[in-house]
Amino acid sequence: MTGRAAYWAEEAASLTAPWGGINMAWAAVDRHVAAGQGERVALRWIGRDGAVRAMTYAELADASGRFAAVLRGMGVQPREVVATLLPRLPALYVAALGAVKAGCVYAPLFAAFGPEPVRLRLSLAKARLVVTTAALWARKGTAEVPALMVDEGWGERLAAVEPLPCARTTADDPALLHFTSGTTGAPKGALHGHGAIVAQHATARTALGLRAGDVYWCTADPGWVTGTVYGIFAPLAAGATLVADEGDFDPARWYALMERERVVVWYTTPTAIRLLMRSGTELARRYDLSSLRHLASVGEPLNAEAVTWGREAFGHPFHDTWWQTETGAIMLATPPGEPVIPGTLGFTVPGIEADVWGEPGGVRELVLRLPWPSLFQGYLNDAERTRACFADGWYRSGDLATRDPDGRFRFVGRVDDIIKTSGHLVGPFEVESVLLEHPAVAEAGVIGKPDVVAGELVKAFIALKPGFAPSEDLTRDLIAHARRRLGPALAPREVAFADALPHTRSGKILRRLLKARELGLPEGDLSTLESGGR
Ligand code: 6R9
Repeated sequence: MTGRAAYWAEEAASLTAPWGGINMAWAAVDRHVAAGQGERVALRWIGRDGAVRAMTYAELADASGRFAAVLRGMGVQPREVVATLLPRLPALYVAALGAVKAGCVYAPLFAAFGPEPVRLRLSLAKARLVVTTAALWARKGTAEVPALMVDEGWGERLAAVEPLPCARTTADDPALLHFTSGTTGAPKGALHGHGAIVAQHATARTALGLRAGDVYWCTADPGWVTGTVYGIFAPLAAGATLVADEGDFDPARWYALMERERVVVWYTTPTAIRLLMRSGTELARRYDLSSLRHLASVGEPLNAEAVTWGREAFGHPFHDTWWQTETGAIMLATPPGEPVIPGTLGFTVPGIEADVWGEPGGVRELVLRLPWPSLFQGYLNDAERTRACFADGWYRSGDLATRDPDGRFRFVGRVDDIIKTSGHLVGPFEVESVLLEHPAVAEAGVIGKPDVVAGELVKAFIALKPGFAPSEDLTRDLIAHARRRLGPALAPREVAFADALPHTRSGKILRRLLKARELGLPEGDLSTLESGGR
């Protein structure tokens, strides 16, 4: 056995359930109860209005078991998809854990998605059930999927059943389904098995430095992969106490929360850090944040100023971490205790081997050596796009990177046209498709335009149909149309009109050229501009 295989085998052994298999909910919650840690607080939920609700590991084990029984009572079978469309409520944690406990596949949806992305993902997933609120479903529920409302008789429903024990799953049984975006075509549903928890648990400790009993706060929205993996499963598996805030972003609220809850490990995004920077160092210093031990960032390039500002405001730099939906867990990180070098991601985490492929000085792609426990099992119903991610025993990330002589990796960019706005992936195709529904639109090309806070913002270039002329009213109408259909998470913030959009020879819109023009960059050799199409 190689060193890596031995490492993962040992990590898997520590999470193996009494029946010899692995279940994510058992590893995250029930295991701690079995080990006599049931009285430890698993979740401290802070409501919008400041109300606090604590749940111990024993209570979370019980409630998730009850939700698993509710699913069974509704006839929901193992391997069927249970989705959530929820704000950050205690029921979200219960539903996520309960679904995997029942052996179902858990699929989180972002509450800020509009009706179209919700419908599309639920139908691609063939979801058996969506757990949501009456208000969210009234606005977004166009899909013909049975919906269970957490604000209508939820407590009674859970009280009326006996908790179900964990389904006796194996590491390879599917557990999580996360939608991610491609350059072309529909969103891709990346499937992960229960065994992913092995790498998620390991990296919570090695990359984030999380220890049992630590108070931990992940600010990522639970509708995205970071919010599910490092907002629920990984830190619970590590025995942490999660802080979950229902409220919206607000610097003073965030600092007060960290002071009051004595947060020890804080995992956030560059966009949030840049927003905090705008409110000044003074504000941060007004709070007693001496409980903080480790600050980490993910999802988009972490600029040097943000790293340094962490030091000024909190006495600790932000440590970068890199991973993707497909990798299922952190792959690269500057771990606790390792000096932070701004502009670098850091090193491979234990159990992972990475490389960069391509000509020195040319375009070089970050690749990861197969296998590892949290690698995705494939895109749902898309063997072709799955196959395109692999070559010669390696996973191809689609990210461009370099490696320093000391082994630190640096992020350079992406090989494709995918947009990262506020740390969220946006597929240009999904946005373009909705813009094309508008009666005035002949063609649409969508790019990420650099933005000092959000990293990138979604910008649409539109060629109008004959008989329509650019105007401010039309701009407003297009943005309103997109927001109605796509929701604020995906809708363009800016619209520009063009007489015609540039195309590749095969007829695809040349988003890279739109981007080069937007940035005032040389347009370069057009023959190389055609995108990879992943
Ligand atoms: C976890 C998550 C993955 C893409 C990835 C890359 C970008 C992630 C980054 C980063 C620069 C970092 N990304 N971490 N870019 N620095 N530390 O975000 O998953 O939504 O699938 O996005 O995000 O481009 O390929 P996902």
